[in-house]
Amino acid sequence: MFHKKMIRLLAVLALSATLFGCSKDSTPKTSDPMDDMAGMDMSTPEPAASAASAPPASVDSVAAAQKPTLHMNVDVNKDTATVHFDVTNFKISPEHYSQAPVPGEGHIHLFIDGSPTKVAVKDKVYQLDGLSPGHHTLKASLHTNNHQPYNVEDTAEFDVK
Ligand SMILES: [Cu+2]
Repeated sequence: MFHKKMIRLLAVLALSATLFGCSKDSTPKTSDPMDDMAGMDMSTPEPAASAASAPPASVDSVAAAQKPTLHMNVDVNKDTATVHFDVTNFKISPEHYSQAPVPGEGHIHLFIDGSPTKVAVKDKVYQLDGLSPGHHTLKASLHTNNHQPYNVEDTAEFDVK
């Protein structure tokens, strides 16, 4: 039931993005998506020209206007790696972990050295201790409160001496 509701909400957001040609580069929005919907005025659609500066349309470009992004940076110090997660259009919400999905909310799944076992990360920083010498790989992905993928991922590689 919640799932169905979320899909409908996403559809509305996608529609509003189509109408107004949102550019995610110009004004990064940190506001709640619900605010955008409340402010939607169907009577005065913006000219289509505003979309001219947008990248070439692709199947995903409409959804991309509100789609979260994830970038991972790793600082290595001896056998410790500190992973920093930069997210946009995304709120890490440990308080809602494993609860009902909320668009734009959730947590990070981290996979270390190809392990099929995820680490659930609920903060913007995560520390890996006691790493073995050699090459290491990380894969991180964004997930809803109830663990469904946003299909947003990043990878990182680093060496421990
Ligand atoms: Cu999860």
